Amino acid sequence: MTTDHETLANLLKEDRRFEPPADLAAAANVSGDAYEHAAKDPGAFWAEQAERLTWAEKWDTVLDDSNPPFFKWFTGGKLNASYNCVDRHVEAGRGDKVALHWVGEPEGDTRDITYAQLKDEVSQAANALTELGVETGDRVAIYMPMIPEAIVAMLACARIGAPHTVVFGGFSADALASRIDDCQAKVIITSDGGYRRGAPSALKPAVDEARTKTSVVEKVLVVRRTGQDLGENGWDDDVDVWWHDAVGSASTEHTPEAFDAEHPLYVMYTSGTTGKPKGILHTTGGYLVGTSYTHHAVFDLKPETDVYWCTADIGWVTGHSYIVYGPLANGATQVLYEGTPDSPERGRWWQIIEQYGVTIFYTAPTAIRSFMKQGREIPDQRDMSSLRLLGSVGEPINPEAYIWYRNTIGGDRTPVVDTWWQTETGMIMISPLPGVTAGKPGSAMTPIPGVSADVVDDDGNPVPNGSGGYLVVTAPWPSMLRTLWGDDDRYVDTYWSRFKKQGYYFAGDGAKKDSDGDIWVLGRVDDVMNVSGHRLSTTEIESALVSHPKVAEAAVVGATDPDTGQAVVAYVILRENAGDGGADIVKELSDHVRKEIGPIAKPRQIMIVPELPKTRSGKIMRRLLRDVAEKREVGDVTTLADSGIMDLISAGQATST
Ligand code: 6R9
Repeated sequence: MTTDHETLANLLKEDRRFEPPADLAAAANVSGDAYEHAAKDPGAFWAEQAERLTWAEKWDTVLDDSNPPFFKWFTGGKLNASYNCVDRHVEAGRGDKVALHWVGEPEGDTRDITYAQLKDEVSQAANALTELGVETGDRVAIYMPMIPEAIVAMLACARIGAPHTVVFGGFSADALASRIDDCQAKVIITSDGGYRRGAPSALKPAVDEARTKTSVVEKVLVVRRTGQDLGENGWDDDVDVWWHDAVGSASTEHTPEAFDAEHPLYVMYTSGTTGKPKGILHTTGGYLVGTSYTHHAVFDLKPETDVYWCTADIGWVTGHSYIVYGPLANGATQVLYEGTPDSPERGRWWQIIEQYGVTIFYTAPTAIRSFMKQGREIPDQRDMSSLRLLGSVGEPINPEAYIWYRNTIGGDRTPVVDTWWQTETGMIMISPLPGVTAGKPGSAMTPIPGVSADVVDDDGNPVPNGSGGYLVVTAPWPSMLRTLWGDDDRYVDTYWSRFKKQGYYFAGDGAKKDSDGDIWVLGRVDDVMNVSGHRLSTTEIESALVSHPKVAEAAVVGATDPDTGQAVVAYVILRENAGDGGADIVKELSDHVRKEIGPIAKPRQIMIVPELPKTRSGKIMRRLLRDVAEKREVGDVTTLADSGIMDLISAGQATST
């Protein structure tokens, strides 16, 4: 992902177009008229989409915009998200339909779960949580591998109105503790471990460690997944409860209570430009309307015949919106896979697609690029003719990756929907519609019906076609974040102050409109990196490095990487008393970051440097460090306080890993 002018010029030369297949277009859930229809009266349009759900009480007002940017949707309406995702399908006679084809990483370890079974398990878990003392409004942290119980746990929380905060299982005990602390979660749901690359990988010890750093947790509910040893002090009888005891013995009867449309559904932490992650708050009604409509429109889901698979982890927003809430509200049958794409063999994903006849597949460019590198021989061994639609999310998809995805995975027949959205937006915002849009490799195209977005200049004026600027959303949308947990000011500052005059939502991404007015998202304009589609803040990693006793100062940049989009590159100044830090200093620091934040934040490269390039006002010039990291000639250094620094740093590359 680079924003230099050469790349921009190349992007705009893209003239390949892929028309929707005629049969798909003829039967598509949404036709081209939807754009105009929605634009005429967005409120009425979203009210129509809200009818897709089952409401206990209908709303009075579609959009309450009396106190911007604190917008409210479907006020006066009441509903239960879990009822909408589970019970209503059973009540409609579809209880025997498979909701989840779960595939564990160890071969042969699979489970099919019908909607009726899901309803029973969610009800049991809801009863168990209540029994453990969880009340409406209490927060529950979920720290789990990709097993059905993770989804059951989320829906059980939703069922009793206890907002969940799912923390990615790859995050460290420290990251878990800070999130638990920020939203004061009193219960954690976890498992002994999960399977990663053929071996059990522990989770419970991180929960135990997190508990030593915060005093809010009262109970820990533990799923036995791997049966691994929990260690000598790995069980606390006062706190730890086995899932199979508490949930297994609970009643399958549970009456879901209807909550206000604006009742908090979940908090999802995401990296911002400072070290402190932001707790994005989503509420119930609007979020469910937005995710279920977009899942229906963008993936053209036909619940009776499609088998849908989104490869995201439930620890990210994509897992929330497009594994749990959108697809289940729509009654989809989907695959849920526990492991990595290459275990036990590199064609595992393609084998799963063949085995389950997957028709709609949603993944990230970073995965596509890694498969490209392995060659088409691996996917070519499988029959993937069931596929009819492919999706991409998380970062810009390079045109070549798009073409490879369409050709090699999609047999040159499937549309590719490149979906732009964010944790904050809750739902897909900019994307082709598979039965309508002629796909253009590399472009997310246009806002979906009911959404208005634009690319604007520094003053908030729309840029002309052919120019670049900032991506903004120009009108409220139902699944928008409502605030940052406990920090209204930061919510207003981060998203609504940049274009306050216009009242636009500032997404933090740079974008370009091509000559047709189609949008190309170019990547973050702030200090947020995108590594394998995961957001990481430079400041957060810098803080982690500086917390190491041998480190005096650190600067982190995201450098373009052929596999992960961007990769973390760190420049570190050691403290004087650390000497040269010792032979293993780079590994020591790398392990430290891994421990503080998690494996995904581990730098690709750490360079020990004598000084950092700073302006006279003391601001680190990351642009220059990026030049070094990307092995370019170092750019303009005239604003540096000490212009000799860059020579020292460039020469010092030899000491890096
Ligand atoms: C859903 C998700 C959001 C950031 C976003 C942007 C980047 C996501 C993209 C894309 C280009 C796409 N991003 N989808 N960039 N094209 N189709 O990824 O949420 O983790 O919050 O990340 O990801 O930079 O601002 P989140």
